[in-house]
Amino acid sequence: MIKTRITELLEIEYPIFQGGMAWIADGKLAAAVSNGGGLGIIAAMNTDADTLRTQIQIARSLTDKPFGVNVMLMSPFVAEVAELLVEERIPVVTTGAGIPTSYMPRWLDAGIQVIPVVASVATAKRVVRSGALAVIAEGGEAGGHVGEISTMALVPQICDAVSVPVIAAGGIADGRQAAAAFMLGAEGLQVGTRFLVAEECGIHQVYKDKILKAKDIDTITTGKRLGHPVRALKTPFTRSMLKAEYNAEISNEELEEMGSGSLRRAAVDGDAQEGAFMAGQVAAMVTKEQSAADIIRDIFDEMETSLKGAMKWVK
Ligand code: TUI
Repeated sequence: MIKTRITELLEIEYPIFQGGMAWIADGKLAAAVSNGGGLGIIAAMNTDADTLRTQIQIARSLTDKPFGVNVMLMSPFVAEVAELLVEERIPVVTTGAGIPTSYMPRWLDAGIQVIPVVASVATAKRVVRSGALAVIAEGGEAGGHVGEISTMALVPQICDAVSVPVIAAGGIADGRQAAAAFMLGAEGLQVGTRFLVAEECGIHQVYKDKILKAKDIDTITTGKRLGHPVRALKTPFTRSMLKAEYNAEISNEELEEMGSGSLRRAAVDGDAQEGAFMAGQVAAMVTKEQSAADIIRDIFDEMETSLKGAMKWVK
């Protein structure tokens, strides 16, 4: 059994969060992860408060365990979503794709635990000064919107810079990687890509099959020119995005327009031509569909084996 400040503070069995993946992390998946002993997270993504409220109700109908909500700070609905979390007494909020300090006083006053995703030391320090309970240090191996620094380099630097617990994200799909993250100083994990193929994950089967078949070099980042790189599987869509980025005759507005709706086309429609199948660099390591609870058990069984076996190197 692995006990850390994260399991203690959040009263969960395993120190693992499910990533708040847009168009993917709904009430059903979050409830399955929470029932499996981790912290399930519903993605508020780009939707309004009413849509999120429905997903919160679905999760509550499926679990009595705590679950969180991820707020994507670039969403046009962020203000109304921020209020809904208070109204619904959500215990834990994670944030992504920005700095959440302007919403934090309201959440903290309402007793909500705030755990932002950060991709740099400076942002980690800033959110901790504003009252973050912990931070999720996400390396560039992750899927979706990513920072520059790899998990291996980022996690120990953030652990040295803050005294709150650090949750490692990006590049973690199995117990060996989980053990390595703990060796870097992390006290918890966030996993996204492996949960894409959870039995309770409702994305299109085309998306799941692409993850199950992916190879090591099958992801790519696009969107650097727009200031928000996004990692996804290589497809006709990501290749044409990349080409367009290097074409000076295509404006930033046209590029944004090309990208808009592309994740929905992947996750909901399974559109292999025009969809953006966001995934981390570990996609190739995800080779079987399992329940969320089995995924969690597998990762922590293997992690304990790895950690116990590590003494063989010490003479
Ligand atoms: O947010 C994510 N992953 C996402 S959001 C998303 S929706 C989207 N679609 C198209 C374009 C942009 C977004 C798909 N995947 N992960 C959490 C995350 N947050 N990764 C990196 C960051 C981050 C980056 C900078 C957090 C804070 C931050 O602060 C500024 C700084 O320079 O440190």
